[in-house]
Amino acid sequence: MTAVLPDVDPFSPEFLADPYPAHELLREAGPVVHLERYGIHASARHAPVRAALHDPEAFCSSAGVGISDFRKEQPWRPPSLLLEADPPEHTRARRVVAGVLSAAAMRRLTEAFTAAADELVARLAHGAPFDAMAELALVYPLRVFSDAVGVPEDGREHLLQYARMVFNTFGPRNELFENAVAGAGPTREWVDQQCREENLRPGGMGAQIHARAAAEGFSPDDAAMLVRSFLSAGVDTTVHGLGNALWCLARHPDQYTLLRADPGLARAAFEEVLRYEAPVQTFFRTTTRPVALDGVEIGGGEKVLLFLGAAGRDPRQWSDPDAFDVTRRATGHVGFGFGIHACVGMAMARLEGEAVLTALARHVARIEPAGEPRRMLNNTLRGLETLPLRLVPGPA
Ligand code: OVM
Repeated sequence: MTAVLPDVDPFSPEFLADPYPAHELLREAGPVVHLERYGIHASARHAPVRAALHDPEAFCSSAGVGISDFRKEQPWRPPSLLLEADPPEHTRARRVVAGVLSAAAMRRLTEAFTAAADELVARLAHGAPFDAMAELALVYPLRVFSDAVGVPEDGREHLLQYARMVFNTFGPRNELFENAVAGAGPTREWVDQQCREENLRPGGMGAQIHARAAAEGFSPDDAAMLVRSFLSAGVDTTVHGLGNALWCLARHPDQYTLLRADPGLARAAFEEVLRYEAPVQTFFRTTTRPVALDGVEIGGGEKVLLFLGAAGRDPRQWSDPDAFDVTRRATGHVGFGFGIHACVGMAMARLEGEAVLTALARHVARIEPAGEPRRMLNNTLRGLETLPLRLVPGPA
């Protein structure tokens, strides 16, 4: 009944460098497949991925959302109260964090996020080659997110290394995992310190987490853990969302022409990037009991790998899925997950994407590749290490 794939390794360098041929193989093998190499189930189709995310009682998060089963193995860091939790504990934690990331909070951030994007893009629209990762995709979230949360300026670059490590640790203990955690002591120490109330700017989102968490009855240590979720999930995800957006637009000049002609497409274009090149490629769930997923029986206590990125290109869900099309309706993709664990910061991510793409449309006539980008390999994230581009200036 279940297709067994003995050799597929979704965490090998070859797979991570170009996952799309393997995604197709996985999708076409069945709604749910068995990856013998790791003894796990997996799904690369949109409908079953969405269905598993929609059923947190049968597909839980408290056993970890990476390949490691927290019921059998010691987690590498204390589990997240948000990501690696189930109701009812998850519900309380989510309420605290969601309150800080409300629509009203996003409206208050819009002006600063828009101005920062405009200033940065205008400065980079000089027509000479530059590294759009180092000078744009990395710089922008690190600045606007850290300012909003209230993280001190000194040492912010630790956040990049920290997130990269967190996302590598959702995979198996391969070279990426081991290299990420090796020598990371000082970075972990720095992040843990910044999560404490006394190190966060009063009035910032980190301080607001502490205030709301205290009101919900969380201890100061648990409140700090909720800030840790912010710092884990808030920077590298948007860094690679923006990097992937720039690379998509550089490779598809016809699509950039559409965006340039109508900057109102910025929000939809960013959404299409998340469908087409999802920064977060995968998450796991663990079955709490025997359960059928899209007609395939899975036993209890099993790890299930959900290919969010592959679901974004499932031809059962999307027409011409391998076409990057900024005019399509890409909402409904599962790049932000789905259900009770859907990205709690997605409004902020979308605000960042919209701000940067709008600024490009305003200041840049053409986005041109200026050399081959270097890919970053990560057990969970899909993104670039370097991205040589030219932003050819043009009037608004
Ligand atoms: C957390 C966390 C860490 C990484 C990712 C994430 C995408 C959450 O610590 O809660 O969500």
